[in-house]
Order: sequence, then C-alpha cells, then structure tokens
Amino acid sequence: MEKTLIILKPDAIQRRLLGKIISRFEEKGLQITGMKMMMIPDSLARAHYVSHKGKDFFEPLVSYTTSSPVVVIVVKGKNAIEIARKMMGVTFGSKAEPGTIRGDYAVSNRFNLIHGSDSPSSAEKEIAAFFTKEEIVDYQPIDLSWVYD
Ligand code: DGI
Repeated sequence: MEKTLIILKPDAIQRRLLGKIISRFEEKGLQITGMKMMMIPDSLARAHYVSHKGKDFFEPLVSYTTSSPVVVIVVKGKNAIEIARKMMGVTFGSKAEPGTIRGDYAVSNRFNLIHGSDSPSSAEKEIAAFFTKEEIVDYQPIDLSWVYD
C-alpha cells in the first residue's frame, strides 16, 4: 500500500468544493488515513514548492498557497500516488480533461484546487512535512476484500 499527500488548496475551500473532491477519493476506493485543516506557513509553502523557486510564478504561487486555509489529507491505497494524480488531471485547469478534478472544476493555471505527491519519495517527504506520526491513523477498512481482488 502506498500513501500520498493531497492538499485541497485555498480555492477548494473558498469555492466550497471540499466535499465533492473528498468524495471522489472515497468513491474510488482509496482510504483516508489523515486529514486536517490548516494555514500553510510561508516557510512550508516555500519548501513545498522549492523546485519552482526563481520562476516568475513562484511568489504568486506562495501567496496563493498561504492566502487561506487548506485541507491536507493522507490518502492510502495500492498505487495511490499514480491513481490520485490521474484523478487530479494535468496541472492547468484549462488543459485538464473533463472527468478529472481539475478538468471538472478548474479553468485557471494557478488556482487548480489540488496538490498530489508526484512520486514515492516526494510523498514520503511531503507527508512528513505536513503531518506528525500521531496524526496518521492506520486502521483496517472493512471493505478491503471488495476493493482489491
Ligand atoms: O504537481 P502539479 O501541481 O500538477 O504541478 P507542479 O508541481 O509542476 O507545479 C506546482 C504548482 O505550480 C501548480 O499546481 C501550479 C503552479 N504552476 C506550475 N507551472 C506553472 C504554474 N503556475 C503558473 N502560473 N504558470 C506555470 O507555468
């Protein structure tokens, strides 16, 4: 089983889309093993997006990320990282395919509603940056034998 970090970004909260987006992960069969609402501190936003440091959209990206609360979620499942990325759609809302979260609810490049870790190593780092060990609850879902063959 893999774990991935999902962030429902400020626009997801402000546009009251939390429930719809969270439902998609539940309905897919993925498991929520950690979830909280928080303000992302400036330093954490900068560290999270460090790979974009120096690019023209970096400062606006940090401002957006820290402008309003977010909901951070640890989602667990077989191939959860790849599945969640597919469910999100490509980065820009305007390009994302209908049927994906960004494709259905976003038109903006920056205001694209959701973050999902892009690899096992970033998932591990990102989960550790946003959650303490105690905040992740490892329980056994009762329907696992019906979700996976
Ligand atoms: O993993 P993603 O969120 O799909 O994409 P990413 O990690 O490459 O970029 C992180 C965020 O930075 C992305 O959600 C939106 C923003 N971003 C990336 N490339 C551009 C951008 N924003 C603008 N305005 N222009 C870009 O070229």
